[in-house]
Amino acid sequence: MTATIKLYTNHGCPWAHRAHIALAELKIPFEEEIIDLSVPRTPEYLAINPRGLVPSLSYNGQIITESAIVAQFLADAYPSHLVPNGGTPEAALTRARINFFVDTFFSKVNSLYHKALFAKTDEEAEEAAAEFVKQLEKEVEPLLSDAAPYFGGSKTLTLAEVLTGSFILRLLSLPKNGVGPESLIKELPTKTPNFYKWATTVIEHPSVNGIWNEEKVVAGTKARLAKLKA
Ligand SMILES: N[C@@H](CCC(=O)N[C@@H](CS)C(=O)NCC(=O)O)C(=O)O
Repeated sequence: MTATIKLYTNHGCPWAHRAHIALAELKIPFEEEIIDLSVPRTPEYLAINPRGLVPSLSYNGQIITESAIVAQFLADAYPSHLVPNGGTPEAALTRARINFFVDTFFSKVNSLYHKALFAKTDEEAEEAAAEFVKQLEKEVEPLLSDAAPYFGGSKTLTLAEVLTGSFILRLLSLPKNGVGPESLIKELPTKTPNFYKWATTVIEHPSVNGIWNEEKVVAGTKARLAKLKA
């Protein structure tokens, strides 16, 4: 029997975007409800997710929250090329490699990217951008040496791209559109060729860019920055 799936989402949210990538790649039919994040959450939505965040996934009436858990749930419930289900040492190793990559991306570099974006002075922004490139080179670049074109030599999207794709879209797009210093991305083709090749391939994938609205995200981020600096 087909499951009834509803995604509570907002297309401007990179965390919610993870669920869209998983659902698109797994070709799972679902209904969506857009949650307006510019106003307080309704009591109805807070009953679904008391934290008031998106995404939330309703799977046959069971609520699952937190984007990484939602994506992992979908990958587990619908076995596919995204990630091998456990049970063998090989599968466990692939899962460990993907988890390590995602953990490295978020713990070592993504926060530095945001530091550069939201810095108070140009000097601070340039400093954070230089550290971002340095850490990307040191921590992430070696993990993509066998990407072909996706993580771990996979010919198809993996859970690594499901969990990072929406952030990669922003990472490459925002500095090109006047958000954050250009030094965040300028030297990536030469300093981090594995990353650059992988990232530019990832953002072309229709499951990754299906709900991406560059103009809206750029305008939204500019507005957030202006509000913070006011
Ligand atoms: N750790 C959460 C983060 C989700 C999150 O921060 N979502 C933001 C939108 S991008 C949100 O719902 N914000 C609403 C608010 O803070 O009021 C996840 O991975 O699902």
